[in-house]
Amino acid sequence: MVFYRSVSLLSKLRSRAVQQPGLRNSVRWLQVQTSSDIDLHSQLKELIPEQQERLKKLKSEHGKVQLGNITVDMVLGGMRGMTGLLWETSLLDPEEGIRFRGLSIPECQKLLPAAKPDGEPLPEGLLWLLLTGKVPTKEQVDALSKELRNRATVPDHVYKTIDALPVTAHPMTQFATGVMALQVQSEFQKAYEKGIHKSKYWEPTYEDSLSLIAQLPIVASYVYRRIYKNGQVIPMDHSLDYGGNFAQMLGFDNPSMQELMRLYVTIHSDHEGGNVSAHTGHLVASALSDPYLSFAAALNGLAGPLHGLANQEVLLWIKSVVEECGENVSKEHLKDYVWKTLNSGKVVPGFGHGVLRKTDPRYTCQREFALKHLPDDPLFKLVSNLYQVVPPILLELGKVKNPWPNVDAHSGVLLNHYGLTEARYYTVLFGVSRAIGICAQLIWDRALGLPLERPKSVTMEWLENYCKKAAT
Ligand code: NMX
Ligand code: MLT
Repeated sequence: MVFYRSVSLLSKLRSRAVQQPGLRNSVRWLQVQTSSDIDLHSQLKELIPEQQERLKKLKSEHGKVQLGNITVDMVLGGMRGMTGLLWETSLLDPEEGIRFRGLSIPECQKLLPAAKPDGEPLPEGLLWLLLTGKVPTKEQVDALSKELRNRATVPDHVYKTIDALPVTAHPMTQFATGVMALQVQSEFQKAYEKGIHKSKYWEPTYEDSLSLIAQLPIVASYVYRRIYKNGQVIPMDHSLDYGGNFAQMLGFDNPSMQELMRLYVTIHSDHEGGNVSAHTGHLVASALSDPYLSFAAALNGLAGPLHGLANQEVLLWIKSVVEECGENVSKEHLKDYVWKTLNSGKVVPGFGHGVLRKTDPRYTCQREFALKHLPDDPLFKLVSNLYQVVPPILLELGKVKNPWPNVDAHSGVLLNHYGLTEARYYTVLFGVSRAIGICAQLIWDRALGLPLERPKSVTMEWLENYCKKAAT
């Protein structure tokens, strides 16, 4: 059976974009595709010359336009607020949250093809959207699902490389190691060694990216089954889509868990270019490192507790609340526990953000999923209470710029509900999803010929002298 989303929302979006300059460019070339052109590669090939011209024009006509001032605070403060990267696939608004090629999460949920009526978007559809800026048809998404399944053969040495690690190694260590082992198949590296012309770089990058995205769920589920299920691996089901298959290979055949995985992989995929994993992938790729090398580097950034590892930290923290205060903990007790965490010099995981200044829409759509599928889950109730209890406390601290929950505050209780209870594994799921955004942009990096990334750094002495001079 084939399900199509309504296209009337798309026309509404296009007319809204006429009034909103920020949206105009992203939605400018957004359209529903005709079902005849189902090959993603040839779609891209058609789009690339137009976008190359667009970049050339932008550079030649507006290259010297200033985008803002750099302050000492920005240099010392992790470059917050400093615009310094080109990232085509998504844009983050501090108040509204992420838009993928101009589409918000609720819009993606309405427009992207699903596996069942009113179901969650298929991540393959999002990959198509990120790469082409166009909403795919179900036929195109099915073709892409099939292509990904056809590319999903993981060489034996990858499993052996992972097996060389102690089974107790962190799942992210095992996963990143697996990705590095996949690198030996890089088409980009082979083509570069043969002297490929730079105008063709995007083609082997596309090959590597699609194969990498296709193989990640296999490697990720291997790691899961190795650590938690005595190494009993479940093979891919050739009748299932990307998200459904991933859930199934992990060992979950509940249709709601498969829907959750489709939603999960869709919403974690991309968060513009400045977050640690995307930025790392982009930086490493700017040295012409192939997609495997670049994505492995990105994963190592994702494994940090202030970034992707926060989803692990959230569930462990919630479980520690339950252990100390019980499942039906009162709001008063919750407040005490939050203060205890802060007073011991720790952050409250899942709250705050480097850019967002409101509740993360990725949190909101997971909350909606919970309200629909697991309203009575005790940990969901606890997460809902935390939504009320934590923000006023963080505001009281006086220094936290965003007291609201981010994506990681919610994901763990959903996974836990369906039996994926091993919190240390959660960041691997985030990693599988993030490959979609990083690789989509990487293909465009190569198509647009973006240069080596090399910002200027200075010493404290340089800054002191500069400020003294500026004051006189
Ligand atoms: N709990 C306690 N303190 C916090 C929190 C929090 N949730 N969020 C920010 N602060 C502190 C922060 O540590 C800093 O303190 P200090 O000046 O003593 O170093 C101060 O508030 C100002 O930080 P901000 O400017 O608000 O936040 P920043 O942009 O530096 O950091 C995060 C953003 C996300 C790293 C931070 O909010 C945080 O550590 N949150 C908890 C970890 C988390 O949920 N990370 C996941 C982010 C999403 N993701 O998946 O990547
Ligand atoms: C992400 O999804 O990468 C996180 O929300 C962090 C960020 O955007 O900085």
